[in-house]
Amino acid sequence: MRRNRGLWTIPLALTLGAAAPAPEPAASAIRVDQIGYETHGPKTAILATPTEAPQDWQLLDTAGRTVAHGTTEPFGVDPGSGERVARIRFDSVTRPGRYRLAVGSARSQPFAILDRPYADAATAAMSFFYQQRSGVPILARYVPRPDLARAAGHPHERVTCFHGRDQRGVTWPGCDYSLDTTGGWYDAGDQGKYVVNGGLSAWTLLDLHERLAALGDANAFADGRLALPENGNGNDDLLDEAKVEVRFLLAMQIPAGRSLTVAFTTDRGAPARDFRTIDAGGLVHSKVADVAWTPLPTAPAADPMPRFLYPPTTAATLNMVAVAAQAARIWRERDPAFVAAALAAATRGWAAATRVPDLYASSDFTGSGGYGDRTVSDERFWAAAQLFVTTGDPAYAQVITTSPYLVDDGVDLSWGSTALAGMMTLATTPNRLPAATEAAIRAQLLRLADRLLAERARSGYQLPMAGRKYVWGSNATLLNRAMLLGVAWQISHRPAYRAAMIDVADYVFGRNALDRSYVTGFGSRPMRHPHHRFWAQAADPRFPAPPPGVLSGGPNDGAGTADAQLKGCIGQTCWRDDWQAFTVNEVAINWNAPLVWVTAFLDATRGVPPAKG
Ligand code: 9MR
Repeated sequence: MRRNRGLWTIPLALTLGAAAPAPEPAASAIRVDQIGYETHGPKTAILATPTEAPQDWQLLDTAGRTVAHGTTEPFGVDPGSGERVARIRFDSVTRPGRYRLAVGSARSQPFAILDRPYADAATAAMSFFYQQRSGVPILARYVPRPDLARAAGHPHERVTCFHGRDQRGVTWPGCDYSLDTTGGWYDAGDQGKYVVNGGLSAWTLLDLHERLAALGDANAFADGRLALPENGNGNDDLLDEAKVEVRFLLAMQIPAGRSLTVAFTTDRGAPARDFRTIDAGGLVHSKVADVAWTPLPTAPAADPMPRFLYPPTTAATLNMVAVAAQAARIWRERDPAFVAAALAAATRGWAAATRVPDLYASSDFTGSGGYGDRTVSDERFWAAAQLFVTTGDPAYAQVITTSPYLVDDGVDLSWGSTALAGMMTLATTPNRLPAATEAAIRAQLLRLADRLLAERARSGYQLPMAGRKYVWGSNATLLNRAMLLGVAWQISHRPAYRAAMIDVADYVFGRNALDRSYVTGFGSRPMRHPHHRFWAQAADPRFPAPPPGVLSGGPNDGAGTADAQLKGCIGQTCWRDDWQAFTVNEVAINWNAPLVWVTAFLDATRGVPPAKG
């Protein structure tokens, strides 16, 4: 069966002109940012070496001439990878060009020194969102290669609630309505559309928009900068893209007056129970997704599975509220009708989440991810922050000023931990909080960023994440930490924060234990075979390879237990470039969004001298 498929698909791919991929260069012991370093920015490479003593290094130009040299700074064993490492610092080289580093007979991958290393990556990473759009055809003129064009997936997504039995045999009753949820972005390698993850991703892009404006770079994504069907409409392209998702979030809200039977006890190691019929108006469904997993490849337009709305949750509701409230200030002058709809949805959602504060997801459905989250105080804080900044209503200020998140310890922003998204907005977006509260929020963010700098000092790879804990989507964990550092830099202009952001960018583009650029199309050893149902050439040559600018989820130390090939891996080494390895090599909107944020932020703030010390 498999062999048959191979026999007739390979010649077809050849007639379509698919180029055989260039062989991958071997991994080097000298790890560099494979796209390059800013002309006047910090420049660090990492050497993995069993040798404890300092070693000589040379920086070679394209003719092989030594243009700079020095000695490595031994670090010891890096806890995040298990490797013994040493640092190579070449901040003082400011001549633009292409280089390699050499230590003994080892050579790094080639890299550049240039003024704007991150600009192209930011643009390519934004294109991911267009290409993940649901409900519309992906047109050849807006994608980097013609084979990436595709027919619209799920173009008429009017869906009703899941009804029938879940995996544990519990019968869910469904509902007596349907919602038109056409549009939005597919989440990842699957074609589910999830509110909590879509919301955080939209917030991230919208936050970037607000921040670029505050940094004086409001035109970074002006109309025409991205390849989009909305080109020429006079609106900012990043906002055009984000609006696709905000509209979807609004469409997931249950109309007033609807009642629904939902389970209040879920994910307690037993079948869902405690079904009650409630007034569900204003709550937000958690997801629209296939009723069973589809195989790879499955083009969105060819998805054969029935799709349903899955039960509303308090987390999804507050998540929509946060983003709708944020949208209501961003589009205030630009689109008053959209603002009115967003603000009305946010207000209704807030009331519904107050009325139903404890409705959690069930992970007993198959065909889609759970995104289950039983702590919603952070979503409530985030939603209150966005509503307050937009409306100034003191009722929301009350929620903020009494919240533990003002002094909470967490440094990680994620789909399930959203308090920092509230903090970041409150710290830098003009609002009517008392000056002392605002000062306290800023001080808290600086404290958290300092904690990241302390971790960086303990990391052999000089990352603001020490230790061997690399979770599912660890690349985004790092990039989300880089966002916190970026906000700390915006508040304080302390160069060390921005330098630590660059460390994260360097890591993602190749300065890591696998000598791997985790972004397709960038660097000489990029990820090539993501887990994705359409960019599935590795699974079936009739499907396209991924476009450039797509971020792998990255090392996942949990993968070592289930994946024989990763057995015994440590932190950064728990990854492989395999389309089937979905726990390490999937792609997702909440991972590409902070990639856009960090690369665009670095590009907008270029020219800052390296940190001392
Ligand atoms: O990003 C999610 C990660 O934090 C979870 O540990 C993991 C398992 O529940 O799920 C990840 O999200 C996936 C989602 O459930 C379905 N679409 C693909 C997402 C990325 O792998």
